[in-house]
Amino acid sequence: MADCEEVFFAADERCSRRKCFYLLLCVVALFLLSFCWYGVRRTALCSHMAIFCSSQTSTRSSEDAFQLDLMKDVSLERRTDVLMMTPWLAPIVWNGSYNIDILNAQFHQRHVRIGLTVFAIKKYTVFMKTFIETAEKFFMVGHKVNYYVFTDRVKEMPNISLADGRQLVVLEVPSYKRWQEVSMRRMEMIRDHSSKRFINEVDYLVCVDVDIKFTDEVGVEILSDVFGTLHPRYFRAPRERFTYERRKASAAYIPPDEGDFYYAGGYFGGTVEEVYMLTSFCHSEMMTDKGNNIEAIWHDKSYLNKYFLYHKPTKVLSPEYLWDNNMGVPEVLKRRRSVIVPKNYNAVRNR
Ligand code: UD2
Repeated sequence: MADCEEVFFAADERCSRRKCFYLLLCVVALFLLSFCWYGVRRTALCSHMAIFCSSQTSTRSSEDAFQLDLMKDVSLERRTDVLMMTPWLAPIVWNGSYNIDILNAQFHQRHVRIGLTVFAIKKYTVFMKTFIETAEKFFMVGHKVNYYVFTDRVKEMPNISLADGRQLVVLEVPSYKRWQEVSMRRMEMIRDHSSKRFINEVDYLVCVDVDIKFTDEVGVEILSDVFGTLHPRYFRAPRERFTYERRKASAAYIPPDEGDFYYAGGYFGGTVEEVYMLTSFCHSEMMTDKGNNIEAIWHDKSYLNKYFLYHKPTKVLSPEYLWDNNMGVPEVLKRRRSVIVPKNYNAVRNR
């Protein structure tokens, strides 16, 4: 009986050893398999992102090194001198924060069409020639662009030859007596043309003042669902200095403890649908105020700032995109892509 037990236990021990051996074999096989899978995945990723991966990719030892080289390969700067992201994770577009070749490829793939809206009412037609000429040189070069010029003086429109894929559409609109009203009514007109016309002709709208000139490249890096631009005068100012509407009676009122940035009135945009919503809001709030005999302190700009407080922009343009040379040129400003043209307010606003 004892002999029998011994044989049995010996057989049992042999059996467990064999089990251990097979288990170990499985673990090793699993390890080898995952190692191969990781290698295949990484090679596939690199071939997809050929633009990011230089010939040294194979010598990289860690994921960290890969990330850092990726930044170098696409010439991105790690800027620490400016805010690059809003607290709601919208990019703030500064020079060095994007790669235009990648973006151009993406937007060309989508055959994107861009509408640039501008108003030249009454004497502001004098700004048109410089505006279009400089836009031809710097604005969305290589993309399809429609200039939508709203004017009451069709005959004063300059005759400028445009590059292929670009056209100038003159939209005759009424003028208003007060310059403030002219400026504010832009919201209503953009809203109306967005639903009637722009929605069928372009994907994005960029809405700007006419008294600016383009002085450096402005490309698809600015495009996003809805974007605003930091006002050159206030981009480094604390909230208390923002000149928001502070009268509670106005629909543009912003409480003292609210507000993220102070946005310029003369440079915003987004998809046609988003711009429709933005301009609809601003116009209807202006009309509410008008009914109550009140006009916000900085007109359309005040309503725009109210809109952006509660409908956060998905991208924010740095003051590179709208600079005022009266402010000098601070160190953080590596490029000035469009600048405000100095004007004699009395002369141009005079009827
Ligand atoms: C600021 C804003 C502007 C608007 C305005 C409201 C910036 C850079 N600009 O500029 O967008 O919010 O304040 O007070 O933040 N216009 C005409 N004919 C006129 C009057 C105005 O066409 O008789 C148009 C034109 O496109 C002009 C725009 O309205 O660029 C705004 O008027 P502005 O440039 O005189 O206003 P400004 O410089 O105070």
